[in-house]
Amino acid sequence: MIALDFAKGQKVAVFGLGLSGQAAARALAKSGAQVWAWDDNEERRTSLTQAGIEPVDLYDCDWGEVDYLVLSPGVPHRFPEPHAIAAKAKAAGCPIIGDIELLGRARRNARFVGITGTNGKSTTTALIAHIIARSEIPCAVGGNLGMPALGLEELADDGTYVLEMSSYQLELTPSLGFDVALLLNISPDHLDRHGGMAGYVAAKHLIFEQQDPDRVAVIGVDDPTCRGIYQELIKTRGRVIPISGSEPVTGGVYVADGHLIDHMDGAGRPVCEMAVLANLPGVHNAQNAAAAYGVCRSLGLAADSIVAGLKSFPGLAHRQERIASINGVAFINDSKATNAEAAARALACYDHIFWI
Ligand code: UMA
Repeated sequence: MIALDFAKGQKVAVFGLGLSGQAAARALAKSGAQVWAWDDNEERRTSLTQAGIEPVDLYDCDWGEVDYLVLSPGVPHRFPEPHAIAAKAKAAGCPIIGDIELLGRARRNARFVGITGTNGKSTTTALIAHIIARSEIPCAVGGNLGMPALGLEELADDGTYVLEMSSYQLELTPSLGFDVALLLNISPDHLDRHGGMAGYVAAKHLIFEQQDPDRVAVIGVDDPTCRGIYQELIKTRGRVIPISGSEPVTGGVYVADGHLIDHMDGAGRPVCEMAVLANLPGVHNAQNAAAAYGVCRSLGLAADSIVAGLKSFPGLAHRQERIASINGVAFINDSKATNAEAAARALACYDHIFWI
């Protein structure tokens, strides 16, 4: 659990007591904040009581006393319309932030890697963390991937937090500047929560906006929206690494003719054959592998060590997970595909499919 020393004596509202809200309420209370936390679900409130924190009804409290609201990422604060609690906080001029913002404030000197994109971000986050951990750099991985930010291990200043960032979380993390920020791809998703495609793209773009200009921006260029963002970034930023799963990119990392190519130093160098990466099948995983390579190289890891990590990556549960092979028929569990694009990418990896 992360210590939030800066929160001592503050009065903090927490709404939504799922994974992230429970961890936030507990970390805040343990750090000496006065926590007013609530969830519409009674069972969630009971879990809070069991942790020694009495729920406070945020529908009926004095918002003028609250320093800020920590809102669960799944609760709307703008579109399709602000949740009643978010509306109350806004009316009282109370800032609304998320749990990852608190992690950033607490560990200002640690290194942060942020990963976003419509698809592939969980796999790429886990892959980057796997490669870093193999290099014996202290590392903790979480965020949208599942482990809430404030439940992560407290790392010393030489540690690296690897965080999967959803568009919801990016909107609630106004001051965390990532040392390395990665945007994989953008296709329509969660449009209801962002008021349309422009709002969704703007939320994804936030991953680069809090970065110091000398920090590293890594971006996939395989879709038109991200290509546009790349063209704009190279005008203002010193270190931008383009990534492609399907075609050569100058100064970046890409896959061509079945090989992962490192062009970051200005000369294309094959570093690995994709066929040997058993748990990273398909074009979309080619982009994920190239992105993980680009991020890890920009963190200073050696090419050999990154390739060894790519080879030993065990994959994620429920994503392209080969669960059995019976009479020559492979059974693949890809139940984590949460949108049509993700399902299509997974199906494209195989011939003769029975889609269950
Ligand atoms: N609630 C209310 N009233 C409401 C609405 C919600 O009380 O009107 C309460 C619910 O009862 C619930 C809580 O608010 O207890 C909502 O919590 P949450 O949905 O924000 O869920 P958490 O358990 O905190 O999980 C969140 C992320 N969830 C979402 O963004 C929706 C998890 O991402 C993430 O793993 C977790 O934090 C840890 O960081 C999940 C997700 O679906 C996997 N993400 C989306 C995606 O990947 O597409 C963005």
